[in-house]
Amino acid sequence: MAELEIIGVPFSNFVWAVRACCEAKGVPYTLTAARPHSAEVTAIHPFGKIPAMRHGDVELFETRAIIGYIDAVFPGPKLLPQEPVAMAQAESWLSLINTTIDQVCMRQFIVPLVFGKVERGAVAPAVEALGKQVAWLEGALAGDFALPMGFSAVDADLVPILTYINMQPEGAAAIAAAPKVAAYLQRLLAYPAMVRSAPPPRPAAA
Ligand SMILES: N[C@@H](CCC(=O)N[C@@H](CS)C(=O)NCC(=O)O)C(=O)O
Repeated sequence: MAELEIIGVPFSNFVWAVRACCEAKGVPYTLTAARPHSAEVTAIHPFGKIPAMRHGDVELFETRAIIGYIDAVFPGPKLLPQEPVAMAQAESWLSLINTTIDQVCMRQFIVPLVFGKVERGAVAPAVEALGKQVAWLEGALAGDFALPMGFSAVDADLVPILTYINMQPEGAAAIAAAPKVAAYLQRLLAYPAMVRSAPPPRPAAA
């Protein structure tokens, strides 16, 4: 079978999510460390976002599609439930994470703060919104993992985002106020697939 290629830089939360899925299933892959809007990425993603994926003749964009393909095509433990109701519930989580939680936590909080170097006050609305999202997670996590099935694509998708907000004082405070989320994050950060896919530490800003 052709080798799987994941295209995108490792510190992207979505690239981390896809790589965690590969690691959880034991799927070999190569990582092509390409930035958003680079030629390697725009060759596949219409708007230059990462991750993109290539597997033989198959080229895919969008995290959800890539994760679904990997789970369906490769052997190894299933990362999405097969039973229709449980599958639909997992889809609800993935959609919520990819369209709502990522928007607030990454696009409106981490990206402006870390990459845009905006004043902290500028992200105050996102801090309020992420507090509500973490409070929702506190009641919604199934137990050791987000879903009753055990480690799933939902954990792979969620843990990178929680990791990044936990690195900022406002996000860390929201997580500290949610003991189940805090314990979940600590547990999942030690989960082998998350450890093996974790991005290298970023160099300190000059
Ligand atoms: N909906 C996309 C979002 C991917 C995404 O936003 N990736 C970020 C990096 S984590 C990116 O490429 N940002 C650059 C941009 O939006 O121009 C997915 O689920 O894969």
